[in-house]
Amino acid sequence: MSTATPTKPRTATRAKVERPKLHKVILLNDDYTPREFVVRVLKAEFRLTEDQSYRVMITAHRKGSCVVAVFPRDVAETKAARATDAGKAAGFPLQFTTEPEA
Ligand code: TYC
Repeated sequence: MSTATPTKPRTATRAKVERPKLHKVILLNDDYTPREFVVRVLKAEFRLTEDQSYRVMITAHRKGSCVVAVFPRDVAETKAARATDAGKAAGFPLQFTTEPEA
């Protein structure tokens, strides 16, 4: 009989925790919202600088859309809704959407 302490087979139970996907907030171009208003909303809601806001606005203006920032899903959705509402409250069709990052 062995006196050695039997070693319990140890199974590696490493739970696989996946990092929740980040979601992009995307600014969509339209023909009616003034450029300065778009810049103001980007600064207020997304805390971008004047310069960053201008670049995002002009990219959406020229290409049709531009990624503003990425956040956890609930944050992205809340910010997109608030920014879209800011446009609506001022009578503009400004739109922000969200989509999961690849
Ligand atoms: N295209 C608008 C204009 O010419 C400006 C604009 C830019 C509106 C970006 C929306 O996401 C936008 N007044």
